[in-house]
Amino acid sequence: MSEALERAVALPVSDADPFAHEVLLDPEPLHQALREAGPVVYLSRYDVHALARYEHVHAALADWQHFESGSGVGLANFRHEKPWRPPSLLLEADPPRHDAPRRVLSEILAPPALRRLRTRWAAVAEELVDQVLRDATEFDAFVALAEAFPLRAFPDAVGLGPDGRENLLPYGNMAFNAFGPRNDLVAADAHRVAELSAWVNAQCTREALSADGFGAQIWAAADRGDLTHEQAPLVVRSLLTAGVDTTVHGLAACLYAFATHPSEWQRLRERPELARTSFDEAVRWQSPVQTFFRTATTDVTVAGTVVPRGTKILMFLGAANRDPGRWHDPDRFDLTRDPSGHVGFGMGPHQCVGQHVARLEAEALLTALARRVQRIELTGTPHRHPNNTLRSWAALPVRVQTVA
Ligand code: QZP
Repeated sequence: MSEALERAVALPVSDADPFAHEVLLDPEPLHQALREAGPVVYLSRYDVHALARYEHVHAALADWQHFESGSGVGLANFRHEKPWRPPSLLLEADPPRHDAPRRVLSEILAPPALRRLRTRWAAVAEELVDQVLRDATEFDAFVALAEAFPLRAFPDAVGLGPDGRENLLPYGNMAFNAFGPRNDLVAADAHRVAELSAWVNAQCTREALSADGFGAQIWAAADRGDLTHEQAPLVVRSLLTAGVDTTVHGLAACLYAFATHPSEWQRLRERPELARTSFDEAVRWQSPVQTFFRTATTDVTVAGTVVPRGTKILMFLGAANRDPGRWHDPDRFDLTRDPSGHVGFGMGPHQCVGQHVARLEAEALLTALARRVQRIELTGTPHRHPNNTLRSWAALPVRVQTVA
């Protein structure tokens, strides 16, 4: 038998369902099984290939020529199935079409452009933390902090009006479910697709946006000719889709990490400049964005396995971020490690364009908390909320001891 055939025969097959509730709520056992099964695993239930090892996830995300996004980064192949909404100009496009919107947004969301938000968000965080700690020492940290802070900071920064902001999280929950199969989670949201989409689309017009936010800056880029005026509302839509639930569950990951690792909380309190690193370590450790897909543009060989052209490939970010081949003691949340290189924000040309915004939010909230809170501990079982893409939360009951 030729070497190539031998390898082809060896392609491991799994009938596991990565989108089943019990897996979404506790994904690590499947991640370990997939990493150990081989560099590429065929998922028979969905007729897709899966990558779960760091090396191969990283390489495939960097190789946009062979692993495209333009066919959609969910299970649905846009070349055969009508997308549930007009495709994103950023997420669901490849170079060169991807490049202009990406350039515009990456400048608007770059660290120098965010400087003016730093003091503002520090004040928003202090006010929120003050309010929460004034009311109680036991509370749901998911609702009171992880949800509340981004909702106070981000929509204002985009320039949204005051009405309808309660639609942001449900819209995101729906959009992130839509990357998965059409399972019960998608069905549960189906009755709100039209209403939520109409609200979000209405917020993307120039008239709906204040003059000083990210949204207005996107429209200004269109006026300069860096984008077309047809593209501008879709780029605003990307902010509203990708910018809220991700940070909410990323902050929840931080709070969960600290509530279960008291020594790391003390370390952060002693060295508050670790706030950003601790956010990245929490993103590595929990991977708020668990998975998305790419599509093979040609027959492409991964570690000796030919992935046929047109095949969807499921990237397990969460599995890569805990690959013992890449990380020492990967299951440990550890502020002494260097988490850089994690793929929790993706990798390559599509790597999260909003990551500096997310880090700034985390820095503001964690810094304010670290100043006021000596101890944070769970008082009950944290509850997760199943979502086809996000490792999301429903409740994080905690008790805190404040600084005297
Ligand atoms: C969602 C968009 C992890 C990604 C799938 C997050 C995401 C990024 C961009 C958009 C939506 O452009 O709408």
